[in-house]
Amino acid sequence: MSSFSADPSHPRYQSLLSRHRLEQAAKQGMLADSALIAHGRGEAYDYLIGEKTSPNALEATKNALAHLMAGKNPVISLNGNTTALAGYELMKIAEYLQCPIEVNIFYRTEQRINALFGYLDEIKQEHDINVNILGKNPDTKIPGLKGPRAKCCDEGIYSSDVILVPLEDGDRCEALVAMGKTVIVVDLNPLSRSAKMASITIVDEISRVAKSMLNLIETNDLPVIEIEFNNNKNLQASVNIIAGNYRSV
Ligand code: PTJ
Repeated sequence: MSSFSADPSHPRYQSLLSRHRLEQAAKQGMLADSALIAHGRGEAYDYLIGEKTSPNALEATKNALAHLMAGKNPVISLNGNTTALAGYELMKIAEYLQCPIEVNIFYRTEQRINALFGYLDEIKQEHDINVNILGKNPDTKIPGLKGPRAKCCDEGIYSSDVILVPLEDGDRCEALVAMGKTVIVVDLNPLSRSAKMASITIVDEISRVAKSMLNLIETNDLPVIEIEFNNNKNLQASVNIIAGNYRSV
């Protein structure tokens, strides 16, 4: 793997680091062809949000963690971009929750699945993370979806009651909600269909979300479910931040 040479003092260090991680992941065959386009859209929204975690995003992150902790069968779903940007942190969170990770990709090919499993297995062994990684041999389907994107595992996504699905497609988000699950998405675009469909939407960058969730766990700052949480209100708060940033130029 080629090394990353940007200086941490560079004002765009995090952005450069994320791009580097995705370039490397693409070379390893982990990503969908459109992964960098999706990332670019995310970057544009992140710029508008101020490239930092807003108070409402942190509130959604805490509520999401509380729901995952309270779930009977929680699961964390990983796609290509999420694996490259936050694979380590999300496996550590799954280890704490004692829940499986399911590699579940929209543009499914055997080559990509193998590359993603190779990458995750390496991190798992290097850091001695005790987590069950599903998704290699899906044995059922998400009702209402057609094609390879419907495939999932009975032991994982299918039977879950609470699911964290970062950077999810709108149709699949809708189908998971229709199955009666508590669906938690991470999406920098507060106007996306997934953002509007989900039970809890965290409008923040996936690596920041995963780090902050892991930090809550590691510092034992464990949240409880916020009964008053209103996803639409939380989304509106992100839209207001974007509108305010436009006005302040
Ligand atoms: O690995 P696969 O095959 O499952 O494919 C993954 C991608 C992301 C390519 C696929 O799901 C896709 O095409 O996604 P979309 O429909 O482009 O949606 C991605 C959403 O995630 C967009 O609304 C982006 O704003 C948002 N996004 C992109 N990068 C990030 C992000 N949100 C949070 N953190 C990011 N780093």
